[in-house]
Amino acid sequence: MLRTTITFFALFLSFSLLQAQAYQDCAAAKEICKKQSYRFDKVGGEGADTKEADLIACFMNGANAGQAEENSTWIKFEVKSSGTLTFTITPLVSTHDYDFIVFKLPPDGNCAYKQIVRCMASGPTYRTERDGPCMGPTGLREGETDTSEDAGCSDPDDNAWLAPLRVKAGERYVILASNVTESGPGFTLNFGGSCQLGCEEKPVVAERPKPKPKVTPPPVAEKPAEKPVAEKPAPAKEPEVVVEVPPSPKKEKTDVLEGRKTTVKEEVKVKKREIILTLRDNQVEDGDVVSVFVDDQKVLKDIALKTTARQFKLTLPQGKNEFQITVFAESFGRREPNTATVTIFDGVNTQKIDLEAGRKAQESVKVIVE
Ligand SMILES: [Ca+2]
Ligand SMILES: [Ca+2]
Ligand SMILES: [Ca+2]
Repeated sequence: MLRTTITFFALFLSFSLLQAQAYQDCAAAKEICKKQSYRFDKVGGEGADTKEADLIACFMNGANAGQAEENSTWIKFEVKSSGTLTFTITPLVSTHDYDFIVFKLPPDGNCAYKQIVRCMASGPTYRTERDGPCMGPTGLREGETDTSEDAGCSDPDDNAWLAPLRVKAGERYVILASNVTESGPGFTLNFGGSCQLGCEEKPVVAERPKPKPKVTPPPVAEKPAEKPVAEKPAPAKEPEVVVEVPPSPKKEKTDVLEGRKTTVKEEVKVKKREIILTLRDNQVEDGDVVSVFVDDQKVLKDIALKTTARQFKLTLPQGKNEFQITVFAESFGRREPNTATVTIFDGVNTQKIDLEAGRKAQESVKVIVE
């Protein structure tokens, strides 16, 4: 008991105690500049702007029809040096369900143009559940590969944890943490990862031998590389997700998916049913989130597009030789429509297609197994 008391006291001292019920709007977010522990004692309400996190994709199947802000706390920061970023939100009351969104802000920090980069809505499967696998501490951590979990706890990756962020110097982000259970006790927020925030001292990177002086070309972050990863014949890394596509009951081609017109843009021929699909944003990485359909089945869900390719392995079912692969926009980045560069590698050839996905229509690629 005494030891517990001392531990609590020590923990108490190490936190920055923060004021109750503040920071309820993005524009009034708590600004932080160090990866330390923060404690928000009390939460309640949604502040002056109660509509700033409405119609959020991963919250659409939840009780509030897409509204992510509930007993909210907004925390923002600027990245000083590039690297990974992880964090843990620990509810002060262990049975409380916390959800969060990480938004990327534009360079001027204008909240009106924030873009979702991580979306976490998972929690109890039924209302009164207290200790399910999606309850307890939540956040971003190493070893996770998903970037979004919707409400409930029913998908294979659902565990209240999402993949770390890879952040670059100068970028700004804002985290929205919501106590979905009730107003009252808040949470603690701890950060990790290799990046540095605004007022942290020199880089914590291990000393390395000095690289030979090189003329560094000017940064080309705004443009995709001339030769994308698609040119490489064989994928080097392990796919993030391996999907055995089940046979679809529907045989005819898919003209409409979730109310959006679908047009076949190109045909590619593959030699095997096992294919490696890569996806990347063909423009600036701006928060586009897509899903992938094979015919009328959603086989990859809530993939955040990056300018570096993300890899997935799909096994197409037996029983037919033509499949329609469609990129479906779950949320839009700064530009519409989303344009994804898709490559399909069948063990022999890599074929590259750019597919557009908009609010009313989208493109697909017909894959023919030879
Ligand atoms: Ca608000
Ligand atoms: Ca949650
Ligand atoms: Ca997860």
